[in-house]
Amino acid sequence: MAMVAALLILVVAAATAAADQHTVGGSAGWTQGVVYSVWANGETFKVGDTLLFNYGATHSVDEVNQSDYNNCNSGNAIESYSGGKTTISLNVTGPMYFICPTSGHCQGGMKLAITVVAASTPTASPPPPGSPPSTTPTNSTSPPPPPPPPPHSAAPGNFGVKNFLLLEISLLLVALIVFMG
Ligand SMILES: *[C@@H]1O[C@H](CO)[C@@H](O)[C@H](O)[C@H]1NC(C)=O
Ligand SMILES: *[C@@H]1O[C@H](CO)[C@@H](O)[C@H](O)[C@H]1NC(C)=O
Ligand SMILES: *[C@@H]1O[C@H](CO)[C@@H](O)[C@H](O)[C@H]1NC(C)=O
Ligand SMILES: [Cu+2]
Repeated sequence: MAMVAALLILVVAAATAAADQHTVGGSAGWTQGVVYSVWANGETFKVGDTLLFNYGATHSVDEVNQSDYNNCNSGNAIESYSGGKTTISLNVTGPMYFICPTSGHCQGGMKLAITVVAASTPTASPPPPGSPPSTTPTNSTSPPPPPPPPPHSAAPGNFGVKNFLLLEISLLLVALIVFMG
């Protein structure tokens, strides 16, 4: 049974999309003199990932909306964080905007805009034989509709994960049969 247990662990590990922590600005952290658009361009932000802001006492972190980001206005902050170390969970797809509310810092470039995308389904293994073609994502800029409740939902994310799990479970069953036989 050790082999089966090992396979099961493999299944669970493979089916779980890795959540990443993105340290804002890398080793420089959240400070003045970093071009955060360049840093953000090198990262893929997925739902389930986290942002980590590391900063000194002269800085803090405000989440703001797009126009307040553009205008460096911290007067309507959606959330305000301080304390030198802030972890933010990326819960939803779409843009998020952060500025440092310390006077002059945002104007000097201490501002970050990111776009959070849906967590990708695993791509390491080929699709199972006979599986339906993958659904193509729309190119619409409107947010995706909420996933409908029926079990055979066509929501791309759910479908991909379920499909992948089915493949893994059937592989496990085959392995079990071979092992027992
Ligand atoms: C940002 O928030 C301000 C204040 O609530 C509002 O006037 C403005 O329209 C908002 N902008 C966007 C792009 O949501
Ligand atoms: C994400 O969800 C968690 C759990 O519901 C919540 O505590 C957190 O405030 C959310 N983060 C954001 C940025 O909305
Ligand atoms: C989406 O793609 C279709 C076909 O490629 C194109 O005709 C349409 O203009 C695109 N729509 C948007 C919003 O980009
Ligand atoms: Cu600052």
